[in-house]
Amino acid sequence: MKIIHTSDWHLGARLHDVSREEEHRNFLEWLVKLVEAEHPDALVIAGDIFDTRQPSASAQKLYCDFLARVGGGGLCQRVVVIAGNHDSQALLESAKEPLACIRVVVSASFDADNPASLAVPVKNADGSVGLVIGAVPFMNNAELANLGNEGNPEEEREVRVRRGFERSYALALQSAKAVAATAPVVLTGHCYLAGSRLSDSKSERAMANVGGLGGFDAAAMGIADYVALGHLHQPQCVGGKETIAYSGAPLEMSFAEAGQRKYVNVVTFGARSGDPVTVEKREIPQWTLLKQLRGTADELRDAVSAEHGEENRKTYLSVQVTELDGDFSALVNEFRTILAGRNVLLLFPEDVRPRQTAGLNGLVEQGVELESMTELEMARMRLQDVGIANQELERLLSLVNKVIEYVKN
Ligand SMILES: [Mn+2]
Repeated sequence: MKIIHTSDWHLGARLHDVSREEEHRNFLEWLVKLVEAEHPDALVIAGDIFDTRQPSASAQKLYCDFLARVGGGGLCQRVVVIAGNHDSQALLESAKEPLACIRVVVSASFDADNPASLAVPVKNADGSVGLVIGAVPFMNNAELANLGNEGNPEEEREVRVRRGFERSYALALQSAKAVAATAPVVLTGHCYLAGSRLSDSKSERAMANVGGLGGFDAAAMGIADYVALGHLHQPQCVGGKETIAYSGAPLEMSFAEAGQRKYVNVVTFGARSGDPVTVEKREIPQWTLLKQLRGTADELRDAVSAEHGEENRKTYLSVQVTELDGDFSALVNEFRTILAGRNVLLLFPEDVRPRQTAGLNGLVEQGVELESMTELEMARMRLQDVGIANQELERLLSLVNKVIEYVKN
């Protein structure tokens, strides 16, 4: 049995106001060709299909057209789609029934009352089960705490959350084993595992910090033959085990990921659970080049002048100015003039000169421990840092407060 594992497509995503649609279209075209060449039995998409809960019609069309070609075209026996933290469970589930008609299984929400629904069998030519996929979707801390609740009011929420996580995987594993006791098992997950590396991108960090959890323990997932993970954009395996793997995002999603090589994993299993598993990475071509330059105004003038770009693909450039005497926007205009007519787009000029600020950045520079402040105090300082004025500040803070209350409960 063979699967292809991919995740974090983030269809509909933009990079500082530039659409990635063409790059996504190229990636999906490339993936269809890979599926045709590799003949996997299943394709696993481990969450964050879309970048937002309300993706554009064109983003949804990319998704639907791809599934029609791979599932509808019978290029593989099963396509398993799980929801990530960016996806709308309801949106993914709205197409669950029609997609089931074309070999696509959608697992968008965890149904603890019906864990058998998590187990997706993949069959051999003789009809026997060759592999079972335990399709565990992303679960937020409230869902996990609920699943892990044993009715002890003294118990800390984090304990419940961790127990819920462990329980969700125990149920998935048990359901998979009930389908075929000796077949290899693949578990999916969209989560942050302790010991994995963030690429400093906002969408990843947001979840690593939810509830103050420092990441889940891979051991809490139990023993599977392969764990197909999503959420982190940097391809990596966890704890040195190549069978517990984040495939990573197909595109560089932010300048923090500039220069990262991107992959999908092709995973091959033996006849029985416990047999050796082979994980091969297939590098995804990048249809644009992301580059980040950092330095003083003078250093950047030289570097930008030397940036001629490539003929066949666009370069998206970010500059971080660390030192400058004059005006920042004049410098940016100067860079744009230098780059005019070249296949290079200056997308994200950033002024990172150290500031004498009394705001949050200032406090961090002075070594003040953020843990000593409340979340609301931090939000107030941060909003002041970015220049939000009084009336708007209070309105935003009341919204932030609602979010804090929601997350805490
Ligand atoms: Mn995610």
